[in-house]
Amino acid sequence: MTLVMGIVNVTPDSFSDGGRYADADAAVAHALRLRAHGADILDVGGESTRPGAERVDPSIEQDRVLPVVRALTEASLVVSIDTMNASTAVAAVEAGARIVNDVSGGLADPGLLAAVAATDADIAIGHWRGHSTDMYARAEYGDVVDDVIAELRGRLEAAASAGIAPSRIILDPGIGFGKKGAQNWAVLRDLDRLVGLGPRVLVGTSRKRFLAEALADDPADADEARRDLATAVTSALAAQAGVWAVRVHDVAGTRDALTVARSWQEGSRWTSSTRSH
Ligand code: PMM
Repeated sequence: MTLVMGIVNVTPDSFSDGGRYADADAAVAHALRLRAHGADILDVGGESTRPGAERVDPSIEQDRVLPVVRALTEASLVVSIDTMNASTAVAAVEAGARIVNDVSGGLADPGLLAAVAATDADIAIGHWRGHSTDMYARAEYGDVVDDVIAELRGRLEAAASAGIAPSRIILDPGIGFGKKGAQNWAVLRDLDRLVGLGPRVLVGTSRKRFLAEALADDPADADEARRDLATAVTSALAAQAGVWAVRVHDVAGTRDALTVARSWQEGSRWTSSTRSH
């Protein structure tokens, strides 16, 4: 069964009232809700990677995420840390995170792969071509699927030479990162090719702009509820393509979509006794 990774963004704009401790408490409460909705992994991040987002100093990032990682680990939840910084990755693993989720695949911080190699954490390696401020400027491809696969193979080799065993690696096509609308759909259509490479595959489509562009002439017309429904559909289709996990905001909706898709595949209701939750 495809796993669900619930998104826990600990950035000042992600929860209403600001203030570091208020943010941490709200993030922990949010994560526990996602767990109750069926999240298998909680992905904690303290730096936004949205198009145009500013970089955050690693010490500020750590102030935001470490209390949350600690609290969730103490509550026996499986935590991944969404970071591009080696120092944050190591500190979060020390605080209990089991997966380092680097959307840049080790490119943003040249020390990250070696730092993760020295821990026992797994690593999710994203396809990435540059920071959010100018990522669409790099969305030039020959064949987008061939290029994404070739570049991810390169990152796999970099991770292996840094000393990370293949069994610890998870590949992510980096939907929305350095890719415009149709390029994302091309990658998703051929997701089975990425799955065929061997390592586990993680996919994050949640609420992303390309979904809104597919739903409405003006993406602003596709509100959060419509984007969440679209995410549940893309996540179910990704599960059919054999991915290991999907990264989503709306865990409840995607969990239902995955259960329905699984029932279809099994030819019977995928009941609570056979589900993992
Ligand atoms: N997307 C975002 C952040 N982290 N991590 C992985 N592994 N894959 C993704 O596609 C991904 C990610 C950006 O989305 P958000 O700002 O809505 O969290």
